[in-house]
Amino acid sequence: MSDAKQTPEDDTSERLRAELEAFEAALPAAADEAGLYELQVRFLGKKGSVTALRKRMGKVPPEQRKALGKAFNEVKQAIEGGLERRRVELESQARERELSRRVDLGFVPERARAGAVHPITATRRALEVIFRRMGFDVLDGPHVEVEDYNFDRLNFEPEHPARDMQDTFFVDPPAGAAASGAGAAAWDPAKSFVLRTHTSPVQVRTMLSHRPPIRIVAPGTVFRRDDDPTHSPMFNQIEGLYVDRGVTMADLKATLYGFVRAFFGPGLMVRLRPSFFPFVEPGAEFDMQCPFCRAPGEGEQPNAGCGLCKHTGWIELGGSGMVHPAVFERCGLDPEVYTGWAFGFGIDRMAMLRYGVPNLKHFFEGDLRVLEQFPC
Ligand code: FA5
Repeated sequence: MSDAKQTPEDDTSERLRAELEAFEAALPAAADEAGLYELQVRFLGKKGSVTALRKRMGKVPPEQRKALGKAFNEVKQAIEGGLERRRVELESQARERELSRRVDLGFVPERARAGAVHPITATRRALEVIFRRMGFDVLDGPHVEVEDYNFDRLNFEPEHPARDMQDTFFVDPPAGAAASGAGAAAWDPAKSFVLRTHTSPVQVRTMLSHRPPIRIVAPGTVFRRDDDPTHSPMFNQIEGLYVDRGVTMADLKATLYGFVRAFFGPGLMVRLRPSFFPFVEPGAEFDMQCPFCRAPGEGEQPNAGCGLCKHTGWIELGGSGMVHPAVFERCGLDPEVYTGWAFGFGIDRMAMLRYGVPNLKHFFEGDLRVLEQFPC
């Protein structure tokens, strides 16, 4: 056992050495600026371990203070130097990481695809603009419709074969509603539902809720059990209705002629061809001269025309006619006071003509290669 007595200077110097060793052991683990700052605070901060030892200087005999002060400064410089070295080292590691990052300059990112308005929507909007300019309001109606509005109030009798002309999707009534359909005890058309087969129920809804003068168009989607290149189970129609005192068939023809001129351009002939729809009398199909071949109409030059008009020279746009008195009565309007006309055209057919698309299905199959050709 040594007799030598340990002086405060020895003790402090030893502890200073121990702190420096502790610092050097901790330094490699400092991985960033925050870690370096933490070490600086731990050893040299106001409450740091080295700073605490320095406060013991007062207890050291005056002759030892100089040597101890020197030792403090050396430890302090060693710590500060260590921190700075590590900082430089970390910076150069970061730079190396940045420089070794590989960027593939050959990679060409795919451009974000811009969407476009569907050609049928574009056609519908163009129709709306034309009819608004002619003074028509644009209305909408529900896709799931009561049979009453889809058929009965439009003068389709329950057993009349005219209902078969529009092969219908029937919809189950909401839970709790009265049963409907063949054999049901109390079939009620006001409580039986269909996917609307045409836009004509909007006529009913408008007449039940508005007083004449009524001048509306109602574009929208309709549904039938149809399927071939020119018929789709889901398609779009635009309904027109004009009701007032003294409205005549001449107004109908003039309005439709004006519409064809605005939509397809000037110089095309139009014609009304007698036809039957239960809700108009007289009723007519509305045809326009084929805008592609502009061949004179059927009969004038057989075998003329193109595939689109099936070599007839005429394109059928849809049905039209004077509103049937029975429809006025079923919709609460006096047929002795009011007259009116209505029409219902296929929007999809008009889009086919507008864009020269031969098959209706192209519009609905969602094939981007087709749809991208219509940047609207
Ligand atoms: C009707 O739907 C009547 N509501 C039109 C009407 C309204 C007549 C007002 C009188 C007064 P129609 O079933 O003919 O009529 O259909 C009208 C048009 O819709 C057709 O000329 C055709 O252009 C289009 N169309 C009919 N069925 C389909 C289908 N499955 N796919 C695509 N278009 C169709």
